[in-house]
Amino acid sequence: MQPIRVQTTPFDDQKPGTSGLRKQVRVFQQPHYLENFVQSIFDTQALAGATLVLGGDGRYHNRQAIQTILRMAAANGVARCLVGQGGILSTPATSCVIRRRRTAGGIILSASHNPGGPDGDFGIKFNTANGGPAPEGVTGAIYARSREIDHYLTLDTPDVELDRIHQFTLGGMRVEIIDPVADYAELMAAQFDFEAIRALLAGGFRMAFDAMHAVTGPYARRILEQQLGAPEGTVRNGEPLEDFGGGHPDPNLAHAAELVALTRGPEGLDFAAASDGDGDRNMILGRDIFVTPSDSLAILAANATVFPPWREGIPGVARSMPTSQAVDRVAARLGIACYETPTGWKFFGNLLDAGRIAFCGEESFGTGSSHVREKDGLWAVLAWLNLLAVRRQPVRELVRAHWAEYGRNYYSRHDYEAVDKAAAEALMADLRARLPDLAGTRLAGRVIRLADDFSYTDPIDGSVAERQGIRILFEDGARIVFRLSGTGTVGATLRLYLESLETDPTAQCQDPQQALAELIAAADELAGIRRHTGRERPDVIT
Ligand code: G16
Repeated sequence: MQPIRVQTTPFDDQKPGTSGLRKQVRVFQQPHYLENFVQSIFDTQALAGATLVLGGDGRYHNRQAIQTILRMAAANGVARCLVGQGGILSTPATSCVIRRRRTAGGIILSASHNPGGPDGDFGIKFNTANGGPAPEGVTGAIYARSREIDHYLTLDTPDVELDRIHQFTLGGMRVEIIDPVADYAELMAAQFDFEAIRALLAGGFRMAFDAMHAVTGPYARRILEQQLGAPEGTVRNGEPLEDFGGGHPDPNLAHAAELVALTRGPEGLDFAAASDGDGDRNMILGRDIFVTPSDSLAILAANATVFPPWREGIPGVARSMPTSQAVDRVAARLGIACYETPTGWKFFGNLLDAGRIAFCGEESFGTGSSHVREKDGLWAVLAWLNLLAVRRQPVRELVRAHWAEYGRNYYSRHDYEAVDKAAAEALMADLRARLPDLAGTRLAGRVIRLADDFSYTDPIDGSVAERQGIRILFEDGARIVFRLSGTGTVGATLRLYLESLETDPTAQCQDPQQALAELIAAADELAGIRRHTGRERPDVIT
């Protein structure tokens, strides 16, 4: 079958953000929009004759996009394509399939935690042969190609059947519709002590997992309910829906409020967790406690030897710059390396590939290990279950014991969403201009040790990423960080990250907003958030 050559002209807005190209669905529905980006992938990556993995989080437009990409893949000479049944593959499961089956890469269709449906968002990203998000060099090449594209290749074929596990040929390409869960479930069984978790769940431990009508439902049902014996119904909202049931598939205190309520009070559940649209984020809750993602990373690192692959310890850890420094304290105690990278999972890739780190995480509800090259929501949930199965302690006790031993990094993130873009950029520019004068001055009763715009040199390949967020570091370990989000689709999102350190084990536990009140006020004073944005308060506080 001869490929059809379709003439096209470039769009000027196809620059991938923190995690691929993310736009409103209606942007993707413009003629040629998806095709241009997909052809830019085929034009810059060596995929002819290779095997590709393809799937998405099941959101609105997922199925149509899969049909389009399959035709284009066949027309561009891809030899074989592995597609998740029903078009479903979580982001970490895609990474797992790419790695286990040694494919040349994969295409993931998702806008992660952003809402779905005709008025929601859609997204696409390319993962390379290591299973991880394409590094800057690759996304840069794809973007550059999208600026000069003048045609794409496709086939004139009817839609293929995605809902049945089967194999067929499309043009000259072999298509295999695969079980989206099987490879991933096997990998999980090798990472954790399933026997111990089964015993925990059989002993009256009460838990819930909220899949938020997003992609993790089928994974959580198979692993938690069928393999580990959690009672049916443990997985809530387990049916993936195109619009996520109208919800915001973002596992945080604001968007998973119902789940949080189940953990409150003396009758609260022992444990609850949630994952996001594409299954890479996680939220961990115990009775009357929310474990911040930063603390979760630190606690998992401190207890790494309970996990079967890490009985002998871990080589190192990494966190994104805005993530709290709790894990740094654990690494220092364990005498292992700790890397600080820019926001974006792709920056962990080289460190993981080189075996320098075992665990890594981000404040944005991402936690993971070297088992795949994406953050992994269910991995984090299983890690906590494994830890609790060994420690046999309530979550709250375990977390408090950690704080008593290592100190507590009070932490919070304040998001100002859909702010006028020019205003947000002006705020950052004003602040940047004043950075050189800040070191040594006092703010919020503390002395500023260093003020800079974070830049990172990758220790493996020497690549440099600049302007990754403004850091105000204080002598007592506190920090204020300002950053513009790279995943929003409307205006700009300003993120303000706040952190202070309490090392007195006898100090009263405070509400983080209270503990950070001085820093919160200081951040506004310093950056003029209200003045620049016209906003009196953040939209989301986590
Ligand atoms: C993506 C990246 C994460 C990153 C997050 C930051 O998450 O994969 O590594 O931490 O974006 O988002 P922002 O730039 O808005 O702060 P996801 O889950 O959206 O793919």
